[in-house]
Amino acid sequence: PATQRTLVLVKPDGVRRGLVGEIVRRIEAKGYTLVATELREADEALLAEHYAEHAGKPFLTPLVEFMRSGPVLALVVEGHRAIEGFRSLAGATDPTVALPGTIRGDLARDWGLKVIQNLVHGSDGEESAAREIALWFPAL
Ligand code: DAT
Ligand code: MG
Repeated sequence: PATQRTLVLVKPDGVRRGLVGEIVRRIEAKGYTLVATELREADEALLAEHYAEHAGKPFLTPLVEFMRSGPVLALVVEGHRAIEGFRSLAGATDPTVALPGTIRGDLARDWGLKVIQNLVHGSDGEESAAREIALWFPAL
């Protein structure tokens, strides 16, 4: 299906640094639609579910701790091939090599932190998008 929904999170570094507006601006400028948004503090259970694919990896504990360090903005974003499209807007996981022009390439910093602070999350496929949207927005 060409029209897709994806789950986007502006992580605590993005909210703390006042980048919510800039990140949402890029999503809207691309032509995607905001279906739902919520600013919230995610608890450990939600984050364990959200990051279930990373169970057992050494960065999971610091990642969950980082994601609990402040509020996150959760968004459901819709548009033509929005899952891949948002991943493209976000750029590579590692901010040092994320291309200029991307959210992470332009704005994120890794500066030797114990977990990569790369401003945003975006679902990586149709199955994870459906799972993550149901998790963060059960009423949708
Ligand atoms: P992405 O967010 O690009 O989909 P991912 O799903 O592989 O990347 O990892 C989830 C998050 O975990 C990622 O945004 C940042 C953090 N992370 C990934 N690999 C890491 C590593 N090797 N060391 C520290 N943090 C890492
Ligand atoms: Mg991922």
